[in-house]
Amino acid sequence: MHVLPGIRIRSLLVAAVVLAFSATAARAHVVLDDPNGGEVLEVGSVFTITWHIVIAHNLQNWDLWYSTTGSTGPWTTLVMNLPAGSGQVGSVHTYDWTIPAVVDDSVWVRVRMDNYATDYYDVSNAPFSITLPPNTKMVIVGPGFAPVFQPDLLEIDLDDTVLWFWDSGGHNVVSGPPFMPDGAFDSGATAPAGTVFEVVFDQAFLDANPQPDDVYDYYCEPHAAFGMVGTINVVLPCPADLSGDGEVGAFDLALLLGSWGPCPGCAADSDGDGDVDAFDLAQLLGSWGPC
Ligand SMILES: [Cu+2]
Repeated sequence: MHVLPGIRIRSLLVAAVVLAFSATAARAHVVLDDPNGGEVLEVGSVFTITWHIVIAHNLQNWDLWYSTTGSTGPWTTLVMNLPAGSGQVGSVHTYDWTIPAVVDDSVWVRVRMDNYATDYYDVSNAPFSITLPPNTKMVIVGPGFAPVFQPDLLEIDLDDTVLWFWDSGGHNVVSGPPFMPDGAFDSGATAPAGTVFEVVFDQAFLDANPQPDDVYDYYCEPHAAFGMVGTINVVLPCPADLSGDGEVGAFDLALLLGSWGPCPGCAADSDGDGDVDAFDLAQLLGSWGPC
């Protein structure tokens, strides 16, 4: 076998040029601008994913994914077949992403320029974070298509927000024992996956919707019969501080004496037995002072 040195050098050159060209082309058709690393995104908020075209192609549509594993996936579908829009070089494309209940400090987004021929991709340059908003606790609605709330019993502090996140569709959140809505909160008709419903359990909410021991039962209308029920338990730092001014004093005593007697669900009924009585008075006197 005899190969001319000139021919071998020329083929290597061609191969190198082809390789260099395809590597450049694969990177450069589409560029993901946001999120591109370092962002802190809150569950339930809306973030605008942005990308632009660097080299035009025979564009068909756009696809988006996210990964909590790495910049090479595996990928979870974010949205498929977004309309192509402008295929011009420099055109900017966006998608408003409702941040899912995926709390993770290492998340990537990938965009695909889905062409009639070769597809092109770009990925966030660095990971970003997904967190819960401050003083927020989350309940997953229908996790993995299971007709349950997760967790079904949630203890929270006064002023916390409860965020229900629909992991699957066809559910709703209605306060009260099953099929007995009490009007404290109601997410409305059954909703699709990705829906977010929030309730702030502050003093005003508790006063407007008093429940014994500040325990709030709720249910999903279509699935309550199958056990899709939940409970929010608001744990007050100091139940005897009826006025919520950070102190148990004469004002709270007056409030307690003013509602003396049968008083189901009222704030002065600290022990939740339906009566404001000597037991509640003893509890109030026992925590007299700053609280
Ligand atoms: Cu349900």
